[in-house]
Amino acid sequence: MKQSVITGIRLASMQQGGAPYGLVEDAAIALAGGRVAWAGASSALPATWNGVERFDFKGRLATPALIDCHTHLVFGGNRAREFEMRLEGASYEEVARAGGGIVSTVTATRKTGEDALVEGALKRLDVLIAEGVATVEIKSGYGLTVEDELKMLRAARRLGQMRPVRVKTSYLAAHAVPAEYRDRPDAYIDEVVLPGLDAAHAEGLADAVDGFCEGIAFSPAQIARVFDKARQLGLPVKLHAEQLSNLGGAKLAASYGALSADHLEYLDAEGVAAMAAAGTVAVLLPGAFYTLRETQHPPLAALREKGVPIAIATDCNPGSSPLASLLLTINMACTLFRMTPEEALAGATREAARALGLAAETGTIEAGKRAEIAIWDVEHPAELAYRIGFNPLHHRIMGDIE
Ligand code: DI6
Ligand code: FE
Repeated sequence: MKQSVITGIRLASMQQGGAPYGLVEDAAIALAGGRVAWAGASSALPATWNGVERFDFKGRLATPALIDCHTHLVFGGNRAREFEMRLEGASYEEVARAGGGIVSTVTATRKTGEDALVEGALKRLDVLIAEGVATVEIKSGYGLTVEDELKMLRAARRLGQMRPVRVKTSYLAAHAVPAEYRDRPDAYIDEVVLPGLDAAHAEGLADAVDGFCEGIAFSPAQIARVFDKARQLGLPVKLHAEQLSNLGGAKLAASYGALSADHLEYLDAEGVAAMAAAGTVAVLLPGAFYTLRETQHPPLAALREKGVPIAIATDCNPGSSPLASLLLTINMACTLFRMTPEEALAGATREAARALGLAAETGTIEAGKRAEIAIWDVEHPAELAYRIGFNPLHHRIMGDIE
């Protein structure tokens, strides 16, 4: 079994319950077989590690590798024209209702072959990886036919084989009602969403099931039908909820034991309580809040008070969040949502792992977890949050040191 020891680091393990950020000065991490075997103060490193190959990072900071737990990385085309329309005064919902928005990306995605989808997404994935990301969630939801949804998920799986990164897929056919089903959302669910889920599951393409619960998308009752099917198949669920209005989506998701409810600007106290009781992670998406110039903030104080775990993610997509930087997302979570730098970094590591059902595998640096570590050219972890447009990644470790 391959063994190595990382020395000369300041460690921000992001383990809960100890020092802020789980900070240990002058630390060491022992790796064996792609996992962390030991982590702590270098003075306490067990003598059994003497003689094992050492890598000295000369005082740099080690954190868990980053996790982007909500992206729409695979899509065709772009929506720069819609950006212009919104600058001319149209709202996101008006653009959507006029056949732009999500549906225009659907048209472009249907026209794009699987290889070209992979090629386009790879550029965005590489930008994320260059910032220390080791796990990326990728949703379908721009195909909206069985074949096009499967095409998107196959592209997402291929991305995970092309780069040293863990890809978790979410089946999001319940993202928008396509033009051919206009005013017949239930027929769309019966004829496309549910059979497509069977097909995606049969091909091993769906790690989770997502939906968009909103006036311009699907009602809680419609989402419930999709979640019932997910439950039958044994797949975890998550939901885009309370982004533009409050339909009670988070409460519905919590009632299905959802991994996460995402966006949540309009979440109310009842939704917060339901999420707390179910252990559903709140995934906040400051890139969409910023791009749409939202003014309604997610209820951070209530989430904190009830102990709801809070993750953050890029929501990288061509419309509401054309953002491929998780570091900038961390900054925005602090500046726009008033999260602390420690909360924001936890949101892109430990809590993001929890939002993907990966808390046992990754998200903190501790014995037993995968060795997924980012080494940064900074002294203190708050520096990762406060800088804008600056990438201090020195090295990303994914399993073994290369
Ligand atoms: N909410 C979002 O932020 C993305 N999907 C969703 O339901 C945006 C999708 C898009 O505008 O293309
Ligand atoms: Fe999204």
